[in-house]
Amino acid sequence: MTVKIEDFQNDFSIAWCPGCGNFPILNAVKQALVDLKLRPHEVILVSGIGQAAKLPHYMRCNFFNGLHGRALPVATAIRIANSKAPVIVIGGDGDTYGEGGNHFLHAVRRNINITLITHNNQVFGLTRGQASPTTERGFVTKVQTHGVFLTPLNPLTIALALEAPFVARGFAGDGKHLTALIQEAITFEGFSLVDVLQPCVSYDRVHTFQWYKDRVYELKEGNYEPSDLMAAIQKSREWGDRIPTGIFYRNPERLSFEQHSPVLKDGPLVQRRLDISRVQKVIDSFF
Ligand SMILES: Cc1ncc(C[n+]2csc(CCOP(=O)(O)OP(=O)(O)O)c2C)c(N)n1
Ligand code: SF4
Ligand SMILES: [Mg+2]
Repeated sequence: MTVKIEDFQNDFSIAWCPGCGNFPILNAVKQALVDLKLRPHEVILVSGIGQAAKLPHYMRCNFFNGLHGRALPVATAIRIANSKAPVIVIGGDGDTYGEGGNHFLHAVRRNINITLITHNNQVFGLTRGQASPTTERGFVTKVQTHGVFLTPLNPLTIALALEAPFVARGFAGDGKHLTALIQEAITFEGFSLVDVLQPCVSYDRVHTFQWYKDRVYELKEGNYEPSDLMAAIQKSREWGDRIPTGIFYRNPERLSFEQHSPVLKDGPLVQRRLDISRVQKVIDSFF
């Protein structure tokens, strides 16, 4: 049976501002799943709280919407229980790198086979435009009235420092390229990060679609070799007049959490028979 984009459509009304960079990301996620011939019941999306985290509300498929910053631990548990299902985490920069920053570090270290898509708009969009961990220095908000003076967090450099095996950056203004990145991230065996440059048209009048269009360029294999970790770290620090997008690093050699785990060798836990008497024995041993 062929899968169509409409299969992922639901009739929830979308609460994002007109022109928001979240719309093309939603389209790219759906298109990537269609291109991979995945059907709604075969995919699991997990999110926390924020504008980005609303994305699964606007899709027809399995999803779990939990607490701010806590999507990754939930997704980890889901993936361990059902280690054959594609699990995709959707979050904002605040959700993923601020409140959920600790989980981000350890999900990368664990190298669980999850795809993390971060809508990086450099602000807390849902709570009306305060600075987030990725906000550029000098950016003025209603709270940071003298401009942000903290060092921005670079998610790509951090993921690479922990040797994340798949690290990519997309741009919401280039849906075709973003779709291809998401597709490859989903099929990759191991933790994959796709950080997406996403203009927030309501609370950031500096980093507009045009601002990014004037700066982004694609890392093309042939000109750029994504198997070199040190080169990737160096490339991840490029920001300003030129901003690279594409796959910064890909390392298929690193074994995933699932490949390491002896418990998962016999197949997904959800497909196995649960012998309650063994659990009961453990409980009884406490009395
Ligand atoms: C534990 C907790 N802390 C703070 C909040 C308030 N809050 C909700 S969304 C959000 C930040 C949203 O920013 P981001 O994750 O970047 O998503 P965006 O809305 O920009 O897509 C915050 C601080 C919350 N809901 N729960
Ligand atoms: S506040 Fe910003 S991120 Fe949120 S929906 Fe509006 S434009 Fe998009
Ligand atoms: Mg944000």
